[in-house]
Amino acid sequence: MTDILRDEAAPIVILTGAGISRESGLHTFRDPDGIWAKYDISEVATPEAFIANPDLVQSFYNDRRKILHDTAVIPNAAHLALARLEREWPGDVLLVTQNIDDLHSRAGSKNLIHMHGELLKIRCHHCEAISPWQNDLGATDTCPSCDKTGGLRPHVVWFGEMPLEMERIYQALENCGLFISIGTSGNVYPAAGFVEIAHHHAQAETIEINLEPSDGASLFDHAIYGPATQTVPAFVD
Ligand code: BJW
Repeated sequence: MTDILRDEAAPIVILTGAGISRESGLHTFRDPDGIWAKYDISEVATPEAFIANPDLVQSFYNDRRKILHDTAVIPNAAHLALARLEREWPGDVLLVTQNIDDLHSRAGSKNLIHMHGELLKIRCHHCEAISPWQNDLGATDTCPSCDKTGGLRPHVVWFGEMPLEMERIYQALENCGLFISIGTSGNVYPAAGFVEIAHHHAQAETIEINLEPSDGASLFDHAIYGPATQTVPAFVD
Protein backbone atom coordinates (compact mmCIF):
# COMPACT_ATOMS: atom_id res chain seq x y z
CA MET A 1 0.00 0.00 0.00
CA THR A 2 2.83 2.38 0.81
CA ASP A 3 3.91 1.95 -2.85
CA ILE A 4 1.17 4.33 -3.98
CA LEU A 5 1.36 6.87 -1.14
CA ARG A 6 3.77 9.80 -0.99
CA ASP A 7 3.00 10.47 2.69
CA GLU A 8 3.23 7.37 4.86
CA ALA A 9 0.89 8.79 7.50
CA ALA A 10 -1.69 10.23 5.07
CA PRO A 11 -5.32 10.25 6.21
CA ILE A 12 -7.23 7.43 4.53
CA VAL A 13 -10.94 7.24 3.70
CA ILE A 14 -12.32 3.80 2.84
CA LEU A 15 -15.77 3.28 1.28
CA THR A 16 -17.21 -0.23 1.41
CA GLY A 17 -20.23 -1.78 -0.25
CA ALA A 18 -22.08 -5.08 -0.28
CA GLY A 19 -19.25 -6.91 -2.10
CA ILE A 20 -17.09 -6.93 1.04
CA SER A 21 -19.73 -8.93 2.94
CA ARG A 22 -20.56 -11.35 0.14
CA GLU A 23 -17.99 -13.94 1.21
CA SER A 24 -19.49 -13.77 4.72
CA GLY A 25 -22.72 -15.10 3.19
CA LEU A 26 -24.70 -11.87 2.63
CA HIS A 27 -26.13 -11.10 -0.80
CA THR A 28 -25.12 -8.03 -2.77
CA PHE A 29 -27.83 -5.95 -4.46
CA ARG A 30 -27.07 -5.83 -8.18
CA ASP A 31 -25.25 -9.11 -8.89
CA PRO A 32 -27.36 -11.72 -10.77
CA ASP A 33 -28.18 -13.49 -7.46
CA GLY A 34 -28.55 -10.16 -5.63
CA ILE A 35 -31.35 -8.73 -3.49
CA TRP A 36 -32.78 -6.61 -6.35
CA ALA A 37 -33.23 -9.76 -8.45
CA LYS A 38 -35.77 -10.95 -5.87
CA TYR A 39 -37.31 -7.67 -4.70
CA ASP A 40 -38.47 -4.59 -6.55
CA ILE A 41 -36.54 -1.56 -5.20
CA SER A 42 -39.64 0.64 -5.43
CA GLU A 43 -41.61 -1.81 -3.24
CA VAL A 44 -39.12 -2.11 -0.34
CA ALA A 45 -36.50 0.66 -0.40
CA THR A 46 -38.32 4.00 -0.60
CA PRO A 47 -40.29 6.01 1.98
CA GLU A 48 -43.31 5.76 -0.36
CA ALA A 49 -43.09 1.95 -0.24
CA PHE A 50 -43.12 2.03 3.55
CA ILE A 51 -46.25 4.19 3.57
CA ALA A 52 -47.98 2.00 0.96
CA ASN A 53 -47.08 -1.40 2.41
CA PRO A 54 -45.33 -1.22 5.82
CA ASP A 55 -45.76 -4.95 6.50
CA LEU A 56 -43.91 -5.93 3.31
CA VAL A 57 -41.04 -3.51 4.09
CA GLN A 58 -40.80 -4.64 7.73
CA SER A 59 -40.75 -8.30 6.69
CA PHE A 60 -38.01 -7.56 4.09
CA TYR A 61 -35.80 -6.22 6.92
CA ASN A 62 -36.93 -8.85 9.46
CA ASP A 63 -35.79 -11.55 7.00
CA ARG A 64 -32.43 -9.85 6.48
CA ARG A 65 -31.93 -9.69 10.30
CA LYS A 66 -32.52 -13.44 10.49
CA ILE A 67 -29.83 -14.01 7.85
CA LEU A 68 -27.41 -11.66 9.66
CA HIS A 69 -27.97 -13.58 12.90
CA ASP A 70 -27.11 -16.90 11.24
CA THR A 71 -24.09 -18.17 13.17
CA ALA A 72 -22.26 -18.79 9.89
CA VAL A 73 -22.37 -15.06 9.02
CA ILE A 74 -19.19 -13.65 10.57
CA PRO A 75 -16.62 -11.01 9.58
CA ASN A 76 -14.31 -12.27 6.85
CA ALA A 77 -10.62 -11.66 6.15
CA ALA A 78 -11.38 -8.36 4.38
CA HIS A 79 -13.33 -6.89 7.34
CA LEU A 80 -10.53 -8.03 9.68
CA ALA A 81 -7.80 -6.53 7.49
CA LEU A 82 -9.52 -3.10 7.51
CA ALA A 83 -9.80 -3.19 11.32
CA ARG A 84 -6.09 -4.03 11.47
CA LEU A 85 -5.30 -1.14 9.10
CA GLU A 86 -7.13 1.28 11.41
CA ARG A 87 -5.14 0.01 14.43
CA GLU A 88 -1.75 0.07 12.73
CA TRP A 89 -1.79 3.00 10.27
CA PRO A 90 -0.01 6.04 11.77
CA GLY A 91 -2.56 8.49 10.26
CA ASP A 92 -6.37 8.72 10.49
CA VAL A 93 -8.44 5.97 8.90
CA LEU A 94 -12.17 6.64 8.40
CA LEU A 95 -14.27 3.69 7.27
CA VAL A 96 -17.53 4.70 5.58
CA THR A 97 -19.77 1.77 4.82
CA GLN A 98 -22.92 1.67 2.73
CA ASN A 99 -23.69 -1.68 4.33
CA ILE A 100 -26.31 -1.97 7.05
CA ASP A 101 -24.81 -5.20 8.46
CA ASP A 102 -22.63 -5.04 11.60
CA LEU A 103 -19.64 -7.00 10.26
CA HIS A 104 -17.16 -4.09 10.31
CA SER A 105 -17.81 -3.35 13.98
CA ARG A 106 -17.72 -7.06 14.84
CA ALA A 107 -14.31 -7.17 13.09
CA GLY A 108 -13.07 -4.37 15.37
CA SER A 109 -13.34 -1.20 13.23
CA LYS A 110 -14.03 1.80 15.46
CA ASN A 111 -13.85 4.92 13.29
CA LEU A 112 -16.86 3.80 11.29
CA ILE A 113 -19.80 5.58 9.67
CA HIS A 114 -22.87 3.61 8.54
CA MET A 115 -24.01 6.11 5.89
CA HIS A 116 -27.07 3.99 4.90
CA GLY A 117 -28.03 3.13 8.48
CA GLU A 118 -27.95 -0.06 10.51
CA LEU A 119 -30.08 -3.18 10.26
CA LEU A 120 -29.92 -3.78 14.03
CA LYS A 121 -31.38 -0.37 14.92
CA ILE A 122 -34.86 1.11 14.67
CA ARG A 123 -35.98 4.75 14.52
CA CYS A 124 -39.18 6.36 15.75
CA HIS A 125 -40.93 8.60 13.26
CA HIS A 126 -42.64 10.48 16.15
CA CYS A 127 -39.66 11.33 18.41
CA GLU A 128 -36.68 10.46 16.09
CA ALA A 129 -35.11 8.30 18.86
CA ILE A 130 -32.82 5.56 17.57
CA SER A 131 -32.99 2.31 19.57
CA PRO A 132 -31.43 -1.11 19.30
CA TRP A 133 -33.66 -3.58 17.47
CA GLN A 134 -35.10 -6.17 19.90
CA ASN A 135 -37.92 -7.98 18.11
CA ASP A 136 -39.35 -8.18 14.62
CA LEU A 137 -41.31 -5.02 13.94
CA GLY A 138 -44.99 -4.75 13.12
CA ALA A 139 -47.41 -1.80 12.82
CA THR A 140 -48.63 -2.06 16.44
CA ASP A 141 -45.23 -1.83 18.15
CA THR A 142 -44.55 0.94 20.66
CA CYS A 143 -41.47 3.20 20.72
CA PRO A 144 -39.28 2.47 23.78
CA SER A 145 -38.54 6.23 24.11
CA CYS A 146 -41.88 8.02 23.57
CA ASP A 147 -44.31 5.10 24.00
CA LYS A 148 -46.21 6.07 20.85
CA THR A 149 -47.45 3.35 18.52
CA GLY A 150 -47.06 3.02 14.77
CA GLY A 151 -43.96 5.18 14.25
CA LEU A 152 -41.19 2.60 14.28
CA ARG A 153 -39.21 1.97 11.12
CA PRO A 154 -35.88 0.34 10.26
CA HIS A 155 -32.97 2.77 10.83
CA VAL A 156 -31.89 2.61 7.18
CA VAL A 157 -31.59 5.15 4.35
CA TRP A 158 -33.96 4.60 1.45
CA PHE A 159 -33.85 6.17 -2.02
CA GLY A 160 -34.77 9.83 -1.80
CA GLU A 161 -33.59 10.11 1.82
CA MET A 162 -30.45 11.88 3.00
CA PRO A 163 -27.57 9.53 3.88
CA LEU A 164 -26.17 9.90 7.41
CA GLU A 165 -23.20 11.97 8.66
CA MET A 166 -22.53 13.52 5.24
CA GLU A 167 -20.77 16.59 6.66
CA ARG A 168 -18.21 14.44 8.48
CA ILE A 169 -17.72 12.29 5.38
CA TYR A 170 -17.17 15.26 3.03
CA GLN A 171 -14.72 16.83 5.47
CA ALA A 172 -12.67 13.61 5.62
CA LEU A 173 -12.78 13.22 1.81
CA GLU A 174 -11.56 16.78 1.29
CA ASN A 175 -8.56 16.11 3.54
CA CYS A 176 -7.51 12.58 2.67
CA GLY A 177 -4.35 11.37 0.95
CA LEU A 178 -5.81 8.04 -0.13
CA PHE A 179 -9.37 7.02 -1.02
CA ILE A 180 -10.13 3.30 -1.27
CA SER A 181 -13.43 1.96 -2.62
CA ILE A 182 -14.14 -1.72 -1.90
CA GLY A 183 -16.95 -3.98 -3.14
CA THR A 184 -19.35 -1.37 -4.45
CA SER A 185 -20.86 -1.11 -7.94
CA GLY A 186 -20.73 2.69 -8.03
CA ASN A 187 -24.42 2.89 -8.92
CA VAL A 188 -25.75 4.79 -5.94
CA TYR A 189 -25.14 8.47 -5.18
CA PRO A 190 -23.83 10.30 -3.23
CA ALA A 191 -21.35 7.44 -2.41
CA ALA A 192 -20.55 6.95 -6.12
CA GLY A 193 -19.30 10.56 -6.25
CA PHE A 194 -16.84 10.28 -3.34
CA VAL A 195 -13.93 9.31 -5.61
CA GLU A 196 -14.23 12.59 -7.53
CA ILE A 197 -14.31 14.64 -4.32
CA ALA A 198 -11.17 12.90 -3.01
CA HIS A 199 -9.46 13.34 -6.38
CA HIS A 200 -10.39 16.97 -7.12
CA HIS A 201 -10.53 18.53 -3.63
CA ALA A 202 -7.73 16.61 -1.90
CA GLN A 203 -5.62 15.48 -4.88
CA ALA A 204 -5.76 12.09 -3.14
CA GLU A 205 -4.62 8.85 -4.71
CA THR A 206 -7.69 6.73 -5.45
CA ILE A 207 -7.97 2.98 -5.70
CA GLU A 208 -10.81 0.62 -6.52
CA ILE A 209 -10.79 -2.90 -5.05
CA ASN A 210 -13.64 -4.94 -6.48
CA LEU A 211 -14.48 -8.30 -8.00
CA GLU A 212 -14.57 -6.65 -11.42
CA PRO A 213 -14.44 -3.09 -12.80
CA SER A 214 -17.34 -1.08 -11.37
CA ASP A 215 -19.40 1.47 -13.31
CA GLY A 216 -17.05 4.22 -12.10
CA ALA A 217 -13.80 2.29 -12.65
CA SER A 218 -12.30 4.88 -15.01
CA LEU A 219 -12.41 7.51 -12.23
CA PHE A 220 -9.78 5.70 -10.13
CA ASP A 221 -5.98 5.99 -10.37
CA HIS A 222 -5.38 2.34 -9.43
CA ALA A 223 -7.40 -0.90 -9.42
CA ILE A 224 -7.16 -4.37 -7.91
CA TYR A 225 -9.69 -6.98 -9.04
CA GLY A 226 -10.61 -10.25 -7.31
CA PRO A 227 -12.53 -11.51 -4.26
CA ALA A 228 -12.28 -9.14 -1.29
CA THR A 229 -11.08 -11.85 1.14
CA GLN A 230 -7.94 -12.17 -0.98
CA THR A 231 -7.37 -8.69 -2.39
CA VAL A 232 -7.99 -6.60 0.76
CA PRO A 233 -5.65 -8.47 3.17
CA ALA A 234 -2.97 -8.59 0.44
CA PHE A 235 -3.31 -4.82 -0.11
CA VAL A 236 -3.22 -3.98 3.61
CA ASP A 237 -0.19 -6.20 4.36
C1 BJW B 1 -17.40 -8.13 -4.80
C2 BJW B 1 -17.52 -9.44 -4.36
C3 BJW B 1 -16.43 -9.97 -3.66
C4 BJW B 1 -19.36 -8.94 -5.36
N1 BJW B 1 -15.35 -9.22 -3.45
N2 BJW B 1 -16.32 -7.41 -4.60
C5 BJW B 1 -26.86 12.21 -8.07
C6 BJW B 1 -26.41 12.81 -6.90
C7 BJW B 1 -27.04 12.55 -5.68
C8 BJW B 1 -28.13 11.68 -5.62
C9 BJW B 1 -28.59 11.08 -6.79
C10 BJW B 1 -27.96 11.34 -7.99
N3 BJW B 1 -28.59 10.64 -8.96
C11 BJW B 1 -29.58 9.93 -8.38
C12 BJW B 1 -29.62 10.17 -7.06
C13 BJW B 1 -30.61 9.58 -6.09
C14 BJW B 1 -30.33 8.20 -5.54
C15 BJW B 1 -29.48 7.36 -6.48
O1 BJW B 1 -28.28 7.23 -6.33
N4 BJW B 1 -30.07 6.71 -7.44
C16 BJW B 1 -29.29 5.86 -8.38
C17 BJW B 1 -30.00 4.55 -8.56
C18 BJW B 1 -28.98 6.65 -9.62
N5 BJW B 1 -29.69 8.33 -4.26
C19 BJW B 1 -30.39 8.53 -3.15
O2 BJW B 1 -31.60 8.63 -3.17
C20 BJW B 1 -29.61 8.66 -1.86
N6 BJW B 1 -29.99 9.88 -1.22
C21 BJW B 1 -29.67 11.07 -1.73
O3 BJW B 1 -29.08 11.17 -2.78
O4 BJW B 1 -30.03 12.16 -0.95
C22 BJW B 1 -29.80 13.48 -1.46
C23 BJW B 1 -28.35 13.91 -1.46
C24 BJW B 1 -27.87 14.61 -2.54
C25 BJW B 1 -26.55 15.02 -2.56
C26 BJW B 1 -25.72 14.77 -1.48
C27 BJW B 1 -26.22 14.09 -0.39
C28 BJW B 1 -27.54 13.64 -0.40
C29 BJW B 1 -29.96 7.54 -0.91
C30 BJW B 1 -29.48 6.21 -1.39
C31 BJW B 1 -29.94 5.11 -0.42
C32 BJW B 1 -29.52 3.73 -0.92
N7 BJW B 1 -30.15 2.75 -0.11
C33 BJW B 1 -29.80 1.33 -0.29
C34 BJW B 1 -30.67 0.52 0.66
C35 BJW B 1 -30.17 0.73 2.11
C36 BJW B 1 -30.84 -0.15 3.10
C37 BJW B 1 -30.76 -1.62 2.74
O5 BJW B 1 -29.66 -2.21 2.72
O6 BJW B 1 -31.82 -2.19 2.49
O7 BJW B 1 -28.41 1.12 -0.03
S1 BJW B 1 -29.96 0.77 -1.99
C38 BJW B 1 -28.55 -0.30 -1.96
O8 BJW B 1 -27.55 0.17 -2.88
C39 BJW B 1 -27.97 -0.17 -0.54
C40 BJW B 1 -26.50 -0.15 -0.84
O9 BJW B 1 -25.80 0.43 0.24
C41 BJW B 1 -26.42 0.63 -2.12
C42 BJW B 1 -25.15 0.43 -2.90
O10 BJW B 1 -25.01 -0.90 -3.30
P1 BJW B 1 -23.58 -1.59 -3.32
O11 BJW B 1 -23.07 -1.74 -1.95
O12 BJW B 1 -22.71 -0.89 -4.28
O13 BJW B 1 -23.94 -3.07 -3.83
P2 BJW B 1 -24.06 -3.61 -5.35
O14 BJW B 1 -24.78 -4.88 -5.29
O15 BJW B 1 -24.59 -2.56 -6.25
O16 BJW B 1 -22.53 -3.86 -5.79
C43 BJW B 1 -21.76 -4.86 -5.19
C44 BJW B 1 -20.37 -4.85 -5.84
O17 BJW B 1 -19.55 -5.81 -5.16
C45 BJW B 1 -20.36 -5.24 -7.33
O18 BJW B 1 -19.57 -4.32 -8.06
C46 BJW B 1 -19.70 -6.63 -7.35
O19 BJW B 1 -18.91 -6.86 -8.50
C47 BJW B 1 -18.84 -6.57 -6.12
N8 BJW B 1 -18.55 -7.88 -5.50
N9 BJW B 1 -18.73 -9.96 -4.77
C48 BJW B 1 -15.32 -7.97 -3.97
N10 BJW B 1 -16.45 -11.27 -3.20
